[in-house]
Amino acid sequence: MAFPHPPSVLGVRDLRAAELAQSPDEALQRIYAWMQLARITDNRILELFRQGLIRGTVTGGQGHEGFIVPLALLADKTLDVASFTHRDLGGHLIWGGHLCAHLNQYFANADSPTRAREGNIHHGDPANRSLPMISHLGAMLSTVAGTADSQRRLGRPAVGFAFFGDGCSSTGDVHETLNLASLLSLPVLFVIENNGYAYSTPTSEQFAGGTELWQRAAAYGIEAQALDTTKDVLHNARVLAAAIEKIRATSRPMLIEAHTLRLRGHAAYDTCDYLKPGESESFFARDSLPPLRRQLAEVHGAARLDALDAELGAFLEACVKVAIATPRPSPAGMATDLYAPPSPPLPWIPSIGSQIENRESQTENLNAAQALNRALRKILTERPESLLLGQDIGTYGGAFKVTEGLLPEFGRPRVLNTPLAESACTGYAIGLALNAHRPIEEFQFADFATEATTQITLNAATMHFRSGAACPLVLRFPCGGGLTFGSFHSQELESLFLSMPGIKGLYPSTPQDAFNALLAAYEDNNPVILFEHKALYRRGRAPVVWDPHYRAIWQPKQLRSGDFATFVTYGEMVQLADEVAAYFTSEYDVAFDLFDLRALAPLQLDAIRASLVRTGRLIVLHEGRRTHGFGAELVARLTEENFAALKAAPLRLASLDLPVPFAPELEQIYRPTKETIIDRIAAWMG
Ligand SMILES: Cc1ncc(C[n+]2csc(CCOP(=O)(O)OP(=O)(O)O)c2C)c(N)n1
Ligand SMILES: [Mg+2]
Repeated sequence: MAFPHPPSVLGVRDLRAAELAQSPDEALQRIYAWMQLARITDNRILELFRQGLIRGTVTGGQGHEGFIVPLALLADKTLDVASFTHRDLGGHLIWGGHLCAHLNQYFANADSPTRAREGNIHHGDPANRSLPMISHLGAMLSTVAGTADSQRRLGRPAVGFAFFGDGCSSTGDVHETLNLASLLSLPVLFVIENNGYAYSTPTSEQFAGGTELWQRAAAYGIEAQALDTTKDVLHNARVLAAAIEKIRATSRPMLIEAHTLRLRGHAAYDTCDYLKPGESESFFARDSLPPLRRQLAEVHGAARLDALDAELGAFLEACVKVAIATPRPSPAGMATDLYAPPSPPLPWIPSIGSQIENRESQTENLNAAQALNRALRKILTERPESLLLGQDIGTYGGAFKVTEGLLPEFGRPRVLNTPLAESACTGYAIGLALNAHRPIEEFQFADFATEATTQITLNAATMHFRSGAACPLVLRFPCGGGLTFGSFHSQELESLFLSMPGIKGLYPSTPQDAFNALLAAYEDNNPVILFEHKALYRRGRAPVVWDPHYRAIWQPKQLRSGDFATFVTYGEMVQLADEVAAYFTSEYDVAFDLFDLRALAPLQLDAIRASLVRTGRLIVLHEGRRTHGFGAELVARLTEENFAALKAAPLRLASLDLPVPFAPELEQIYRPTKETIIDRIAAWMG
């Protein structure tokens, strides 16, 4: 549908710092026009919500324009990075796109920029570094930091703009990201939009010690100041221009606590009855838009301002008409858009190292940790967009020495020790991934990935579905038990993470598969969790070669053939299953089709289904706990289509539904062992 032509005053979306000094009236008129457009649009959206034409959580930015509009105008939209939040419609309008496109988002119609898969203000323009927010406040700060750093790594002097409210200032992500940004010297302007309330809760009930949030920045070594954005708009713009210029020049983070107003409550449905008598009126009395208009009317004449307002109003109405007339969204493509589409294999040098000589004959006897190390070295050597991050992965070489020797070879910017901040570091990696880098993040133990659950399962995993942007990220999970590491260092978390849509998962069980899996995960355009069983790291060496079919790791591998039952497993259990199968062949004269699943998401079950149709019996074995375990999904998927072929109830073997106990005697009872697996299968055979 054709979009109406915008008024000429909206033709300029930039403001240079020099203009504020040289032609302040002109600059202010531009600021006013965008502030007014943001205000009337927010007000109109509120009306449309009340008429039932717009749904969702309509959180207006009325009262925040005096700060977000000058900031967005001053940003360099060809370089900089932002993630606007629910008070920042003005920022979205200026960063790019036609007003119609933004309204289409609110109407969640067929032309919505998120294809109506997200509503409200959860859109962005990732191709132009406006990163779509997720609802989980605080999560986007580190993502902005990552994309800003990615720009710097590419030699572009970008500034990132990361916004959060007074309420959000209590989240752990704020602390983690401020610390990370200062530590890595990331060029980010952190802005606290302090409007005095988090939903209904005033700041006095959110944190102790008054409302001087900006003073906290000093503890992180970050320069900070407060700014009353309800006052002189020109002054605010100058302060913002100076801050942006300084960050651009120094690449140091900075924080501004912007005191703003929330003129219309938390959201469209907010009754605001928690406000004190007269409080709402006092907000409107401090609103910066009417005084700015009066000031400009004195300079340019009231008639000019009236004409400008009329022009903006007419444009808005024309755009609303377009958005209303646009058809409702189509479900087409929803399933296929869950993942970013595959790309052709990268042009790897056909060798397990990166030397071209001896490429044909090259075979090395490696354990799984060494195979992963070789793959990481190969990736760092051949792929300039790659980098590794994680705790103690530098000089120390990682808790399991998988990254040993990589820091001296590739240097700190590409092999990065991180602080204990799994959430911010994962958000930072997501930001890098959104801007053409391909980070590989090592979690010291898979268990600590729960600290980054929001980033992994909600930010990264949903990214392509909701925004169309690829998020190529490898998350290395050293997992599994049997090593007397106790509850918090031994878990199998595949069913927890992979129950969320949008993540891929590989679980190699041999050194060759570990090597192949890392390359395949690396070149995938989606977040991929690489499950690395810790007990397999040093289980023994096996020949590792360059395998041109490394992408076959996304398919299960059949290890044994037999017609008694189909036996599916993965990870460390593969070896046990193989021994068990050998035992049954020698003692009971029965043989199994044994499959190493290898890819846990997306599941590729065709070969296993075909086997099950032939054998009629199914055994599923894994180390993770039984209840809600991965085996439940496998059994359901494999049997629901082939129920008539079954000769027996499926057998599901897994760990006990308990935390992982510490002592070896207890852990042995907790986990499946060769003996318990044999007993259970023998009993099942009857
Ligand atoms: C981590 C998190 N917890 C809870 C919510 C639900 N919620 C949405 S907005 C909001 C209040 C946020 O207050 P503030 O950060 O001050 O921003 P404001 O809405 O005032 O601009 C809450 C509690 C959320 N979005 N994210
Ligand atoms: Mg607030």
